[in-house]
Amino acid sequence: MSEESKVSNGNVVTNASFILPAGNGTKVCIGGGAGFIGSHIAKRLKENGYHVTVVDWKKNQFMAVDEFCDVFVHDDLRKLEVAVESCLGCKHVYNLAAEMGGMGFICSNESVLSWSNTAISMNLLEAARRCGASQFFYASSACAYNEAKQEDTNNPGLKESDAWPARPQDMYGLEKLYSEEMALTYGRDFNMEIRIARFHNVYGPRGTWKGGREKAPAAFCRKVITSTSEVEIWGDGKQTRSFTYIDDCVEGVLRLMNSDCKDVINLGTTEMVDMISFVKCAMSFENKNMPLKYIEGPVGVRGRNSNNDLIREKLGWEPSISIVDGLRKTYFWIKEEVEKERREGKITNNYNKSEVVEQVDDSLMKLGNPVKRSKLN
Ligand code: NAD
Ligand code: GDC
Repeated sequence: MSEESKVSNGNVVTNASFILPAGNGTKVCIGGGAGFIGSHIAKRLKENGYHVTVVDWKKNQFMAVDEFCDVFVHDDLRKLEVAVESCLGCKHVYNLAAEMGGMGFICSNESVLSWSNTAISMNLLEAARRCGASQFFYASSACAYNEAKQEDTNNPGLKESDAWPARPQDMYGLEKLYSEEMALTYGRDFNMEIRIARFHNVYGPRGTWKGGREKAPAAFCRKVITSTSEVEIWGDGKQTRSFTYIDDCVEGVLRLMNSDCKDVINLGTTEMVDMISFVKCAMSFENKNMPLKYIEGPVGVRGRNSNNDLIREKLGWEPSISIVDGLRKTYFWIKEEVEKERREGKITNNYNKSEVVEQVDDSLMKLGNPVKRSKLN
């Protein structure tokens, strides 16, 4: 096996090389494929000769449809018939669809996201089974881990087994854990290979960067770009996380799908930082040096990091793109987006603050209208 080496966190990571097998027209379906991670995966698969169906209720803001898929089903995956129609003839099904966001979204939208995400997960899994897909990928999250293992800023790295016994901090994490188990059960009961990765805070160009759903990497870049005197941070800034650059995430998902790994694995780096250092990294790209202002906000767990023993053992690979390299690309991409909006005359003077998204039930109310029966029934 040939190998490639990269430097991450001062350590040399030796990764086995991988070439994505040519698609030769193999049909794949990507739920949530117009979203951040889904669209990057869809684009890579399409470029490699796969016939890609994307199903998403929103359009991609940054790419024309034919750049990342062959068929775009613009519909709601909480309807089983939409999932089944989209999976017809597909050999591989990827579930990257979810009501998703950073701390400013998942804490304040628990009921709606648990209903919707559970429905999406059930439907795509059942659709994949009915349509005879041989492989199914589920995008889980580090949020699935037990909160008791994340109370210290010096998190030694969450091992996959730390998810059980279960006590995720919120419903988003619990729904991820339930959907993992449902997928694993389908894998045991039916003829379908299941692959599951727990993503650790994925960031990069074309990710959500405003509106309240953005995660810390994009929020910090946007705030540094648009602040003039100080930069706001939720909490005391000592909370720690590890982050994953989008290219590593896509690579990991495709390596996993082309492996025989049946275990749920972490997909994240082991380069853990506190939020003070992280925002200072964002400031360094343009030599900014503003004081930080610590304000109240949704802070999530105290410390989170990935343990990569299992992914190294199973895939001979682990994410290795450093924070400074990944965040620099993200920072200048967001800067360009802000400048584009300014040229278009849009209001950007509130971008130095982050919002918390209020829960609304409008998407739920679109489903389940009473059935009109004829009088004879
Ligand atoms: P994203 O919000 O950019 O993409 C999710 C996509 O799902 C969106 O395009 C959205 O429109 C679509 N979607 C939501 N509800 C739908 C519905 N009812 N019908 C059809 N489409 C629907 O988020 P992302 O960052 O690309 O995340 C992809 C997956 O990875 C999600 O399952 C998410 O929970 C998981 N994940 C992401 C991260 C991260 O840091 N980005 C971390 C852990 C897990
Ligand atoms: O939102 P997030 O990136 O999610 O926040 C990381 C830390 O940064 C939190 O402690 C948060 O309070 C802090 N923070 C400070 N200021 C800000 O302006 C801000 N915006 C944001 N968003 N955060 C700020 C995430 C989930 C995801 C996903 C990943 C998996 O949790 O939100 O849905 O599943 O985890 O790793 P985070 O890392 O807590």
